[in-house]
Amino acid sequence: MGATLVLCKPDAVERGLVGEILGRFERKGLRIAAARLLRIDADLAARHYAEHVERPFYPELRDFIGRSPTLALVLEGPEETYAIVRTLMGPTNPAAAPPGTIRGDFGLEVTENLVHGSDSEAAAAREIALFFGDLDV
Ligand code: FUP
Repeated sequence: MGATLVLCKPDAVERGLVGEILGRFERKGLRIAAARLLRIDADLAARHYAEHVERPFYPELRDFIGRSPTLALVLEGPEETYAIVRTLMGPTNPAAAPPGTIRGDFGLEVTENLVHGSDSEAAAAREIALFFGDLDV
């Protein structure tokens, strides 16, 4: 079994695409183990995106991720579930993401790229603890 963190970012919630996005993960066979709608404040953004805090794009990313609620999820599936999720998401830049992927089908801009998925088993463990550390998932 594997588990990973998924965020349906503010653009996905604002545009009413959460059902579409979640439906793709569910139809693939992944299971929702936990879910929480929250607004990501500056402190949580800095912890979640620690590797990007010094990057020039970070202020824009922080403002975007906190502008309205995000749906945070733990998805469960087989070993390396994180990699399955990232395949369904597509590459970071939606403009270059292939059709059939979430980013490829619904996005145009790198900041507003709809979803986040942990990029390794270690990242998944860290990010699940960050968003759901107070829950037994
Ligand atoms: P990903 O793992 O595909 O979500 O992408 P990264 O971890 O590389 O980037 C995290 C987020 O930073 C992306 F979702 C969007 C944002 N970002 C930018 O806004 N500009 C960039 O040049 C790179 C990333």
